[in-house]
Formats: sequence, C-alpha cells, structure tokens
Amino acid sequence: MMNRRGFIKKTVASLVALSGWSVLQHAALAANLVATDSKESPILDTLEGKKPLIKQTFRPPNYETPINYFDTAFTPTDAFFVRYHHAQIPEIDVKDWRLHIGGDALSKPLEFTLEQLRHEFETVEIAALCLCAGNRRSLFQPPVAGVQWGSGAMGNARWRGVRLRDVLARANIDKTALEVRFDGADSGILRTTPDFIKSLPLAKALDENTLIAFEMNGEPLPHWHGFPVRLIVAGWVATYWIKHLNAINVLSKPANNFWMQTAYRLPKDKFNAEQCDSQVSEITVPITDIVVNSLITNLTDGQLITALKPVELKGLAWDAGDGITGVEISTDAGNSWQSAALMQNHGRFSWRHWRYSFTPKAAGEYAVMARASSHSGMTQPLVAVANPSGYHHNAVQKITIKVV
Ligand SMILES: Nc1nc2c(c(=O)[nH]1)N[C@H]1C(S)=C(S)[C@@H](COP(=O)(O)O)O[C@H]1N2
Ligand SMILES: [Mo]
Repeated sequence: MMNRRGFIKKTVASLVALSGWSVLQHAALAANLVATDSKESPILDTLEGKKPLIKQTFRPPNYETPINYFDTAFTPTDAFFVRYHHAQIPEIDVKDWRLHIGGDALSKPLEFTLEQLRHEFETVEIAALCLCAGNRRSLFQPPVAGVQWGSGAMGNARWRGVRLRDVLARANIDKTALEVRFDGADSGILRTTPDFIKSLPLAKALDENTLIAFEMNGEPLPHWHGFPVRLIVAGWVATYWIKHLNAINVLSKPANNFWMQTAYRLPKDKFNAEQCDSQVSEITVPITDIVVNSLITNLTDGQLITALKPVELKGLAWDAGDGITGVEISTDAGNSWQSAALMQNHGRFSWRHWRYSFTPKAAGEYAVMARASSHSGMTQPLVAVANPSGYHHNAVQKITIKVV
C-alpha cells in the first residue's frame, strides 16, 4: 500500500495532468487522505468531555451526533459533533495564545490576547447552525470518497464573540484587500500534509454575522470546538469556521492553498450559491453558503406504527439565513403534500423545529417525506445534486413506516 506521503505527492503531481470532472474527483480523494478509516456500522465512542458519539475516525477525531440529540433548540455542547482534518490538535494555554492579524493588504499588523478581544470590542451572540458540508455524504449514490457522515455532522448553538470587522477595523485595511485568510493551531502529523487554511472574500469577512467567537452555549468554547476562539461564518458551511484560530491575514491576492483551490469545491453553476469571485476556476467554485434542507428526527426507516392512532412527525429545517418559509409533508410517497407547523424561530441562522400530525387510516406501508422551502425561493430537490466530494446533500428524505 502506498503511504500517505507518497499518495499526496502522486495526487498533486497528477492533478496537473487531469481536467474537468476528474480533477474534482481527484481532489475529493486527496482531501480524504487525512481521514481514511472507513465505517462499517455506527460505533459509539467517547472523546474526553463528550457524551458517546458516532465515531467516524479517531485520528483525526471525527464524531457525529446521534439524532436523538436534535430535539432541543440548541445542541448540547457535550453531544455536538466534532470534525478535524488534522490529528495534531494542541491543548492551548491561553497565557501563550495570541491572535495575530497581518497580511500584505493591511498597514498595521496587530495581535490580541483573549482578554483584549473580550474587553475591547462589542460582544454579540448569534444562534447559528454549524453544518459540515459533507453531512449526509453517505447517502450519495454512487458512493463518494470522504468521511461517510450520516445526518449528524451538524449542530445548532449560541455563539458569543466579537465581530471580525470590528477587530479588522483597528488594523487599517488597504483598498487592495481581496480576501481574508484564517489559520488555526492544529496541523498534520506529516509535514507534507497541507495545513488547514481557509479564506473568505473580503465582503463576507466584513459581514456583521462573521464573528470571532469565544463562547458556545453560554460557556467558554471547549477544546473540541476550538478553544480559545473560532470563526463563525453564519450561513456558510462550517469548513470556514476555523477552530483554535490564531492567524488572520488580509490579502490582496487570492489565497493559494490546497484547502481553497483543490478541496471544498463544487462544479460551477450547479448550485444557486453566494459567490467567491476571487477563487473561481474554469470548472469549479468554492463551496459557500448552506442549501435549504430538512430532517425527520423522530421516526426511522422501517419503524412500526399502530393504525388509527395519531402519529406525530418531528423534524428540523434550515437554510443559509434567508429563513424557512415552510415545510411540507407527504405521507403518500409525494403524491400530496400538507404543511407542517413551524415551531419557535430562534433567528435566521438557527435551524427551526417543525411538527406534523397524521392518523394512518389503514395498515400498510407509508412513504413519509419532508420538504423545506426558504425565502430565497429555493426548495429541496428530490434527488441530490451529484458532485465528486459529496457536499450539500439536501435531497428530500423519504422514510417508510409500517402501520400494523
Ligand atoms: N482548525 C480547524 N478548524 C476547523 C476544521 C479543522 O479541521 N481545523 N474543520 C472545519 C470543518 S470542515 C467543520 S465541519 C467544523 C466542525 O466544527 P465542530 O468540530 O466544532 O463541530 O470545523 C471547521 N473548523
Ligand atoms: Mo466540514
């Protein structure tokens, strides 16, 4: 078997020779290098300080939340999913930690301690869904490479911190600024593993809902979620939500690294997404905002139900922050649809619970489906849009219940 280093070298070299779809497929394989353990059946395992979660890989730690934790508005921190690309994750001592702000498009490099961040800027809190781009990847047919997530690579939390734009305002950003690049303290075991670095277009970095967060659900950010601070990019997939953040660079040129230019990309024009103009290639674009989606949380495929008794369906719906307009339910395989009741709205970046009651009139199999729509005019498709890395799985879910 080829070792990882050999595989990386070969992958990068052969990228040059490839074109079109196959470049993306290759990128997906290469991205998967850092998490190659495959999963046969769910294994519950406990990371320090956590409830038992569904283990995908141990090194790096990739643990998914069992959906029975999705009943509450905010996902308990000790049951929140954990996702890392690198196995080297330092325990940060806040005395030694600094947030460095630099880059070629900034005239005043700065650094901050955690105390300074906490006290020198206005503090804000946002309820926001942290959603892995590869959530539900395991549902793609044909299968795609990458961590084989089920539906639990997401969680909703209250994030408290300071606005990135308030912090950057101290550093005199030049007119040439194009992107803002973020790096965290974790790294690969091998020096050849590309460091996990992401960048945002300047406008998104300066959005009032992009935060440097130091609290999650009212507590200091725990280790597994990025102590002492992480980026929150409300409405965008969590690949940009850099944990253990320690360096922010304002750049006049597009960030040129594996995690922006090779991994986390989608075929062009397949999704109606926010743009990241400085990172567009001929055939692909970086993934950006969350697509409209929903999940049934209290029934599973094959579940037995008693006839003539009301069944209450419960679930979640979410989108990039335009807001959910409605969730429709079908209990007859999509022939007819009825509206579910939307529960409390915790803010436009939060997920939203819904409920729907129905009484099966006769014994038999019922194909139950849920379909969310958002204020952007988007609705979940019946079939997920195929893409080589298996991102944005938002096909309408269909589960069969057996009424006896
Ligand atoms: N430093 C660092 N930050 C990171 C990552 C990482 O590998 N390293 N992974 C990103 C991805 S892809 C996801 S889905 C989220 C997961 O956040 P969580 O582990 O707090 O649930 O963290 C993001 N931030
Ligand atoms: Mo992710």
